[in-house]
Amino acid sequence: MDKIKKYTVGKPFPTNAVVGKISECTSLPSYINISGENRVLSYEMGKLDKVYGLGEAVRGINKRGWIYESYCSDDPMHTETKRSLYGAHPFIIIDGETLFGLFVDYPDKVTFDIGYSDIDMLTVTVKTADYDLYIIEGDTPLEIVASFRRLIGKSYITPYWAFGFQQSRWSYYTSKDVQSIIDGYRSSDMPIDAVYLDIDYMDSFKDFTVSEERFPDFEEFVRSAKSQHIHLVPIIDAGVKAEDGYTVYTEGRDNGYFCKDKDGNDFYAAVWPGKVCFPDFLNTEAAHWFGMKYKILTDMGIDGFWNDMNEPAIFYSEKQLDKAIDKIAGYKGKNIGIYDYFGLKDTVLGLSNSAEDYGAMYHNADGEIVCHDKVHNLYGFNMTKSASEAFKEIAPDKNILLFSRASYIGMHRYSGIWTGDNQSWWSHIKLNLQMLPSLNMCGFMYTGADLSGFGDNSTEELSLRWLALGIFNPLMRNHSALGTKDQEYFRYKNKDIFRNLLRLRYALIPYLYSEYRKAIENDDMMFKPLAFVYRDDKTAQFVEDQLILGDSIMIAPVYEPNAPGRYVYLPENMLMVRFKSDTEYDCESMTKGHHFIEIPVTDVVIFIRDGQALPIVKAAMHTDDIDLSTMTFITNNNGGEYELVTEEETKTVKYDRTGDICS
Ligand code: MIG
Repeated sequence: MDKIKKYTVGKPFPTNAVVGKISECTSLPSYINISGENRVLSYEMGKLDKVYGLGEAVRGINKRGWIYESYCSDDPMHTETKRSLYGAHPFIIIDGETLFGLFVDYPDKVTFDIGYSDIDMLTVTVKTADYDLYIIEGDTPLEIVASFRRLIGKSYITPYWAFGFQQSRWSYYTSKDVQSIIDGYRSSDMPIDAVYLDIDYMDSFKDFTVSEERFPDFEEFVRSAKSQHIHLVPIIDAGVKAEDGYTVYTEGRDNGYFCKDKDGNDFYAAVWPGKVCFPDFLNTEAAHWFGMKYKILTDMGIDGFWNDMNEPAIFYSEKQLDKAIDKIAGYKGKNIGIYDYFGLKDTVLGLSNSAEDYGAMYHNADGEIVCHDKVHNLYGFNMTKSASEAFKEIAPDKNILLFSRASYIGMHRYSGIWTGDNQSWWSHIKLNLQMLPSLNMCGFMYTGADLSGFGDNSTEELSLRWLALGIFNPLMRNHSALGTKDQEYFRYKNKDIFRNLLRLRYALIPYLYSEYRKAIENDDMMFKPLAFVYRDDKTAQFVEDQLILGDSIMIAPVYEPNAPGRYVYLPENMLMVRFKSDTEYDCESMTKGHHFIEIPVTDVVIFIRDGQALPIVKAAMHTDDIDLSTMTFITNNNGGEYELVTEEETKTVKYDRTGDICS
């Protein structure tokens, strides 16, 4: 930890991002300036300096040239000019003549102006001068990442089955609908391990209830799905429906477990269930109480959850709505001008996730009353932590799948994340690729994007191309929004191609899972930019659409429509493997340099690094049936050893030049 320097400014609210204690330093390195009453850090970037990190954020792997905000935001339009998404991950690495990492541990908004206001300046601004600043030096970005990851603690490990393919939609309304999805995959011989239950499985969107009408005998249904090797994964929303007679509400209300307004009364707002209260996850007792509620569903056989709307998302509060209605009423009968008209429109749109509401909500952080807006980024984190900690009590011997939408650094110890409401856009395939390494830098290893896109309508080609990247997402889930075109893979015309790609995923699971586990164990990244691996290669420094995945391979997916293939840069001699399916593939040795590679939609092309090998197994219809004894290696060396990690053990597998296992 000697290369990490900690500077404390003011009195920071404890975020729990960092594990262990490191002692404080008194002076900042000379290359960093601090001004604006300690709220503004600045650094003059060299012309070619690159800036990495920020976890879940728009734009490229190199974050330079935009302004970002670390602020958990419910925003389903991930366009390139957005400043924040659902996760708040205020860690960056500046890679230039001076190489260092910067973690601003602060639960309110942090602004990273990376050459936006001034093309040469990095300026980091916090709202109040109360934060912990960590400066991490090292010889390489990977060394800095490793130090940072040691600082924030080991990442959550998901159950093995969660590396299987998972199908979701908002919503499969009834148990019949869910069964027809299972049947659709199984009868098409397409592997799958999980189907998701979005908000409509509940009774009136009440957390920890199940609609009797749409899911009669839920427990039996969960059991029946299990017998088909399918895990059902229900959603849990942050807001608790305010309804007399609903015990989660009445218990929370009577025990004072909900967030309050400034007068100490329960704070109410509206989300899917209508009027809701928000559990005060910054209060240990309240968090424990809510966490234990997951037992209602685990008792019915559920072993996976996704936590949603936990930024927290607020559609409106009564107070703000009343104000808006009054304002609008004031226009009645008047001949309003165009600007008033737009103002009127913005009044309504501005009701959601408003600063006024976050500023009117209070936590009781074990005795300390704190306004929500000061600690906004910790809400989803603590909701998810409460579930994770409860699981240890509820089912100490079981590994339960858990991932969240909102997050802050530190939450990676408790769960994974998905990257929220993307769209069925070609640009979002690339965004999916580019977020993976940034998320890994911040400790989020079990992660993925909604494949085929959440909002808007997907097409067969888009779904196929996205799937060719999706098979490498640790969290491999196809999910789509209410009202969008069906996009389950078995519905498409070229089922055989989708089947081949899904099967390839299952053939690769032992590799993907092993590399995932090793990356966690070694505080390493599972997905690395080429710039991190090939430090001396000038071209590799700027490759934004290829990644090194684990120790053995490089991926370079196609992310443009109607493309016959793509240009790929090989930073070293590599073995190109062209998969048509899990069993059909051919290999070709390729030399370092630029190549145009033809990649029809039927093919997945990957590259094995010099001296490495890729283990593959026979595909299975679900993870329970993956048979490690069918393992062979595709080798780009003369035989060697591979460290295989399974849920139970780590073992060394020896293989020969042809890829056969010798011991
Ligand atoms: O306001 O539960 O990101 O995955 O399907 C939308 C419905 C609420 C947002 C989640 C999305 C989910 C949807 N939810």
